[in-house]
Formats: sequence, C-alpha cells, structure tokens
Amino acid sequence: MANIYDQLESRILLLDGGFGTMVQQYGLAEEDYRGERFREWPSLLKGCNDLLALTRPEAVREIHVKYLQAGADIIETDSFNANAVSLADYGLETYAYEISRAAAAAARSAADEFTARNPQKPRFVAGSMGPTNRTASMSADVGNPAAREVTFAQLAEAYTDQARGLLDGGADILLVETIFDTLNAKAALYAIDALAEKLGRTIPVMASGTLADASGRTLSGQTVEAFCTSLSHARLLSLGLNCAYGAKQLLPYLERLAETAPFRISAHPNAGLPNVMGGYDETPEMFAEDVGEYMRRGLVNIVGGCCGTTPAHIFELSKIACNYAPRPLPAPRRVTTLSGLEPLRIAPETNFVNVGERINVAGSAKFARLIREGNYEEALSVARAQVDAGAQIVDVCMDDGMIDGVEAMRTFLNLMASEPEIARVPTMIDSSKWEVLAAGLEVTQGKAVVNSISLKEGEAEFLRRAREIHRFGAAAVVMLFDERGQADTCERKIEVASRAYRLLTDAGFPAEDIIFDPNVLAVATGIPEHDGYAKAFIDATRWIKENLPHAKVSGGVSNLSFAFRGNNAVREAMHSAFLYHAIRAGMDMGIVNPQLVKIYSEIEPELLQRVEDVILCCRADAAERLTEYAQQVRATAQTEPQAPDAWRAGTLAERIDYAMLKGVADFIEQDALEGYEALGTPMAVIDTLLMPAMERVGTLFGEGKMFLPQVVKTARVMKRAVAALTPYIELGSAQSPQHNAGKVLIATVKGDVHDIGKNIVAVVMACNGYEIKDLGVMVESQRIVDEAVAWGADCICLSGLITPSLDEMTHVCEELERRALRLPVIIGGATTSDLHTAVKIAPVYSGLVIHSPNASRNSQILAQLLGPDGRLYADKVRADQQALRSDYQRAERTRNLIPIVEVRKACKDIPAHEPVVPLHPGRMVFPDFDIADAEPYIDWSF
Ligand code: THG
Repeated sequence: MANIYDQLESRILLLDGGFGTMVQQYGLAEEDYRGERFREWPSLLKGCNDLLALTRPEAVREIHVKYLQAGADIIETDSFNANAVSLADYGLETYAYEISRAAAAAARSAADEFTARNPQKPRFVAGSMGPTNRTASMSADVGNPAAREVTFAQLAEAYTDQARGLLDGGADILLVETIFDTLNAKAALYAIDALAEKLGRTIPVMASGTLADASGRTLSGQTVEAFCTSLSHARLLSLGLNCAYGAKQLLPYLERLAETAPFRISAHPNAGLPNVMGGYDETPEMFAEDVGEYMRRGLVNIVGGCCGTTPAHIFELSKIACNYAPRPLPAPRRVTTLSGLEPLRIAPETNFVNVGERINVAGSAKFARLIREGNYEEALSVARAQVDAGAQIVDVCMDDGMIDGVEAMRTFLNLMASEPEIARVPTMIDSSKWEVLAAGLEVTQGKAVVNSISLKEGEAEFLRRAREIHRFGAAAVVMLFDERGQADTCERKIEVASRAYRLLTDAGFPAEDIIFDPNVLAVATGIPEHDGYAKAFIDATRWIKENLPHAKVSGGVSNLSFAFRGNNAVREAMHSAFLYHAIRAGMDMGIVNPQLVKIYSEIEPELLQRVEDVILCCRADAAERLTEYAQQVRATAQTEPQAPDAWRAGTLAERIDYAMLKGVADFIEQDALEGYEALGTPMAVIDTLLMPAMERVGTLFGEGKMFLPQVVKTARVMKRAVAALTPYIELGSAQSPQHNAGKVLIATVKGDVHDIGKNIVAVVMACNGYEIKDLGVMVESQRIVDEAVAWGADCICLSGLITPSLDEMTHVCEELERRALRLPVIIGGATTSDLHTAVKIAPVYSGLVIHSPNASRNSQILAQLLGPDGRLYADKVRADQQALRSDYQRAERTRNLIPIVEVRKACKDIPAHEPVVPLHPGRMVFPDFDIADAEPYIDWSF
C-alpha cells in the first residue's frame, strides 16, 4: 500500500471539507437517524451525525465519494463525536467503538475504490477524533474552579475505544482535531501511543487545534506556540489549525505555527467567518485564493476545509495545490522548551531560568500551614507572588506526612490553571512519590517538568517512569542518585549522569527533555566531608554541559545554605555567589526564591571572599571563617539595626540609581519630580538619570550578575518614574504650537512585551505635534501593516527589547514589501542597532528603514523625514546604510581569519619559516582589527 510519508515528500496533500453541511443537504429526519435499529431508542437522535455510519452508511459513503471526486487525498471519517464522552448526550456511549469502526469502514471502501481507479493518486482515510464536549483543564462550575467535568483517565479510555474502532475499520491515520483544550488532546495522544505500543505498530497521527475567536489562543488559553510545545512530544505526522476562523484570518496564526512546529503543517479553515445567520459565505474561489496564500508562502503540507466548505471548495484547491511545493520538514531544534499558557525556551540566550521554590509544603512553613488549613486562596497568592517576582517556572511540592499529596497536587494545580497570571508559566511537579507526579501530569495542559526521577530504584523502574513522563509530554529532572545512593563527588555525579543519559536516549527519551540535578548539598556544616559539595556540583555541571549534548542542568539552590538558617544575609550571599559560578559553568535553571535573589556585585567584599572560599573550597578553614563572620553580622544586625532608608541620604542621582538597581519603587515618583524641578525638563530626567541607571542594570544582566526577577523589578520602577513625568511631557506639548505634523503608528512587535521605551517615544512624539496610534505590545506583523494602511499612517515605529524582536521587525518589513507599500519605518529598542538595521532589515524593504538610537531622537528623525528635505534625508540614510553593509560584508569575509602573528604567538614552537596550521578553529578575529592589513591572514574556518 502507498505510504503517506512518501506522498507528503513530494506534494501538498488535500484533505476533504465539512461533513455537517453535506449531511444537511440530505434533509434527514428523526426516523432517518434512527433507522431500524434505533427505532425504539428513548432519546431524540436527530443531529447525531456519527450515528449515520450505522443507520445511513450509504449516505456517508456518498459524501466521501463526492470529496474523492473533488480530488481529496485524505478523507475524514464521520466519527468526530464517536467517543463515549460525547455520545453520552444521546445515551449512546456504549456504541462508540462500533460507530467508529463503521465510519472508518465506509470511508475505507470509498477510498479504495478511487485508489484502484488511479493508483498514481492513492487515497487515505483519517479517523476523525474530535475534542469531545467536555474540557479537562477548565471548570464548568464558576463557584468551584478546582472542579472538572471530565478527567484525563476518562478521556484516555474513551479515546482508546474510538481509536481501536477507527483502526479496526481501516483508518490509515488518526486525526485528533478541533482541539480547544490541549489537555483533552494530550489524553488522546496518550491513549493512541499506549495503543500503538500494545498493537506493536506505529500509528500516523495528525493533530489540529482551533483558536477561540477573539484572543488568538485556544479556548483553554494557550498561545499557538504553547499549544505546539505541549504536543511536541508526540511523533506527529502533522500539526495544524482548523475551524474557528476563515482562511484569511487564520494566516497569521498558521505562520506562527510554521515558525515553531517541528512537524509538517496542516490547515483546514472554515469558509470564512460565520455570517449573522451562522452560515458561511466564502465561495470556493475566495477560499482557494486565501488557502493558496498559505501554499504560496510555503507554510503547509496538508490543506482542506472545515465548517461551510463543500466538494466545490476542495475542487478549487485541487486545481492549484499541484503548483506549490510542500513545506520542507525543518531540522529538529533540540531546544528545551516548556509551556504553560505561554512557551518558555531554555536556551543559552535565556541566561538563567528561575524556578520559584516557595510553593512547597516542605520548603515553606507558611505554605504548609495554608495547605493543611485548606486555605487554597491564600496558598495561590504565594504562587502569584513567585511569578510576580520573576519566577519563570513554579515548583509545586505537596510532600508532607500530614497531607494527601495526590489530592492536594491535583486540587492546587487545577486552581493554578484558572489563574492566567500563574498559569502563564510552566509547572515543575515536585514529589518523591510517583502517584503524586502522575496526578500532577494528568491535570496539566502545558509541557511540565517532572521533579524528579532517578536510578535509585534501578534501571527498569527509571525507564518505566521516563516512558510514562514522555507519553504525558513532560520533561524530567533526573537527580544524580543511583542504587548506591546520592552522588556526592564530581566523579560519582559524572558516572550517574552519563549512565542515566545513555539509558534515556537509547530508549528514545529526547535529550533536550533531560534536566540533570547534580544535587546541591549543604556546605559549611562543620563536617569536613561536606566542604567539596558546592565545587563538585559546579565541576559536574561543566562536565555535563560539555559532554551530554542538549541536556540541561538545574539544582535546588537554597539547600546550599541550610547551615545558616535564620541568617538571610549570609544565605542570600551564598546563593548569589554560588549561582554566579554555577551559571558560568553552564547551569541553566535553578529552584530559588526569586523574591530574594541578590546581586552578585553587591555582596559586601569581605563576605563575598569568605563565601567564595567556601563554595570553591579554597581553604581548610573556609567554613569556620564564614561561620565566624555570620555571627558577627548577626551581632551587628542586632545591636545597631541599619535604618532601611539610609540610602535616602544620597544625592538624587545616587538615589535613583539605587532605586532602579534594587527595584525599590517607594520613592521613585518623588525623586523623578525632584529631578524635573532640578533639570527643568522631563526628558532631561529620563535621558540623564533614568536611562543611565536602566543601562547599568542591562549591563549587569548581560554579565550574568543580575537575574530576570531583578530586571523585572527595575522595569516596574522605571515605569512608575515615567508615569510620574508624563503629565509634564504632555504639558510641554500643549504649549508647543504645531499640530498635525504627521500620523505615526507605533507598536512593540510580536514576541515582545516591553513597552517602557515605546511609551516614552510615543509621548515625546505626541509632544512634538505628531498624532500617535499605539497598538501596544506583542503585535502581529500583519496587524501592524493592516492598521497602518487603514489609518493612513505616515510612518511606522517598531519597538522591541529582546533579540528575537529583531527578526520580527524584519518580518514586518517583509510584509510591507509584499504589499508593495513604501511607508517609512523607524526601528528602536535596546537590542536594535544601526548595523543590524542596515544589514538585516533595510534590504528586505524598498521603503526607508531608519534606526533610532534613543527615545528623544524619533522626533528629530520624523521632522527630517516628513519635512521639505525628506528626500535628501532618505538618500543620506540609504547611503550610510550601504556603507555599513559594505564594511560588514568585508568583515564577514575575513571573519574566520586570524592575524598570522597572533597564531605565531599562540604556537610558539613553530619555526618562523614553517606554514602555520590553525589549531583552534572557531576563534574570532579581534574586533578592532584593520581590514587594510588583512594580507597576512590565514583561513581559520577550515
Ligand atoms: N532539587 C530538586 N528539587 C528540589 C530540591 C532540589 N525540591 C525541593 C528543594 N530542593 C528546593 N526547594 C526549597 C524550598 C525552600 C527551601 C529550600 C529549598 C528553604 N526554605 C526555608 C528553610 O528551610 O530555611 C524555609 C523558610 C520558611 O519556612 O519560610 O530554604 O535540590 N530537583
């Protein structure tokens, strides 16, 4: 039989269209649905289209034939609701298997007939598996957010039955579709994977999500990227989107999916948006035009239609699909990616990922009390505070002798799921009991981390759990423990890590889903054997990162300082210094209290010295010396408590610096206004006081001396300062006479939420007489262009702080180019630069793209651009950019070249007359070398 994978190599395959619309044309009545067999059935059956597979099989087959005639390569079985959960509405739950099998058989016979007629075009049957009519990750009961109307286990059981029926009836593929709740889909994929294992065969699976109308997210709240991440464990034939929108409205989301998904992509949208009567108006031609755009952009491998589409729609697609190449399957990225409602990538540029530790009954007396008392409301606020303080993942632990762990884990995770600010981030499910871990996995729609598994109970149990975790779509913390116990020396850690890595990867567990925890153990405990623990962790981390590709390293940082419980100053210094060194060695994430992460460079030097002696195990009396110091600190702290506001005595600049660095917002309005009094203009306060402090924070972050939670706090302080100054900026504009200088549209691009810079720029431009339309943050390229055109903007300003924003800005310009627009674009934000703008952005767009180095410059740029000499200005910008590009290209050509004198210096033993062979490929040229003396270079790139 023809292989669907082979077919997908060479062409875009066509799926069929809507089934319900076709059934409607038969005008079936209650008796038709019932047939002979269900004549006496106690409830009404009209509308139960799945039942037609049993009572009207010839009609079902006829619909399939029409789609096959239209050119469909894959037809979907009439089994969308043929599962016990949905069929319960009709009391038909026990018929799920039989209906599914009959539905597949009807499609199979129609498909085989067409394949036999033309074996060059083999036809395939996809067993349709809908989302059911219940949701596993939301509560239907407003009064009880922890309640669920269906469980993972119930769904998995129902889907197993349906999948068996579909396969027995002859389906080639299973299509888990119209996913509105990712947890339901995970249950389906779980069931299918277990079934495949039992049957000893592989089952090609297509999955397709649907987005809730307004938000561009699934009904259960996930972004397209988070949705994709949650399903990335399954070896899907394809992942796609269907229903919800018309083809045009689906395009931006499909683009996002195609950017993220390591799978082939499918799309089967509706025939437009529903009209007032709930019908669909898009003609086959309009539909094909919009779906054709997916193909033109190389986004898809499988296309078809959903609600409102007919064989005529599919026929239109069949005329054009052969003109386009399928989307090539991207190479696997191997980046550890987790998700809550939003995705989290753990990549080198993420710096360090904070896992909030306080939602732990064993690690926080307060949290334990709240859970024991059943005060879940306040317990949730602990989680919220962790996320607010910058936790990018939350560790949840309910291991306590007095608590029912399974029940508490399930209830708490269900409650967290109903709080969008908390559910935004992925969960780390922390327990030493497998039942608790499994209970957590069953209620989590995102891609979670299981904390933890180890070789403690031997290889078989370790692998059994790992397989199960993977089937649930989670990553795993692997503690470096084995049958002999905890690995405490570097050698033991390496031994256990390499063994676990080999076992897991041999069993097909993705290496990027392995997060090693080399055991952070308490140091300076007075027991000399413990002295080397921190250093052993750091050394093992370095080895793991160098030798076990794609795996990550994490650890519970607060364990380190248990010997200093009660002395937070010393504990925080220890954590901060430890992180500084461990991150340098490659530690990717850590369980910490993000509310208390201190800045490395702020540790008092004497204390730092003693702490580092302990951590790096530098001297035999290190522990003793730190303990001695700790006692002193405590003594002074007790005798003369330092006034917490002592920093208020500094100069204005010092105070603002302090507030920004420490994230203290209490006095910032007052200080900002004092700055305004002193300097005369609000912009002077921003440019000379706030921005420099902000930049210092950025630098410390870049050097790994500050972490995200602290930067988040700084941003809040900055926002409040700017808010305090805004009325004065606006006052300035009211006084300035000119108005209607031009219309400027401004937005922070997709993927980025930073808007401080953007807001300042917007206010300043408004003050200079420009009319501003601010689209906010995370704005799709398509929407930016749509709105700019609709509003008649004279210029677009794009803002972004983080590196991925750079690519996104390029996308906006590509979109402008595609639509043959020539609106000028101004680029701004921390990672943007003249060079990047000239080399990467400007070349994709025929309109002018200008980089603005700071907030106050935009108005000057606009004045020149939109002024009488705009053309001259544009020419100059283009010429400058051309010069930058040429320099860059020249530097690129010699990028891997290194001055021969430097190589000679590095390889002293090589006699001067012998040719030098480079020994260390990958070393960089020196940033300031002069191209003019590029002569004596050797090729370093091999
Ligand atoms: N590795 C992995 N998981 C872990 C750990 C680890 N999970 C648990 C723990 N270790 C990490 N979490 C904490 C949480 C709190 C504290 C330490 C580690 C802590 N708590 C205060 C104390 O004990 O002094 C309690 C203070 C209070 O009651 O408020 O230090 O290593 N994979």
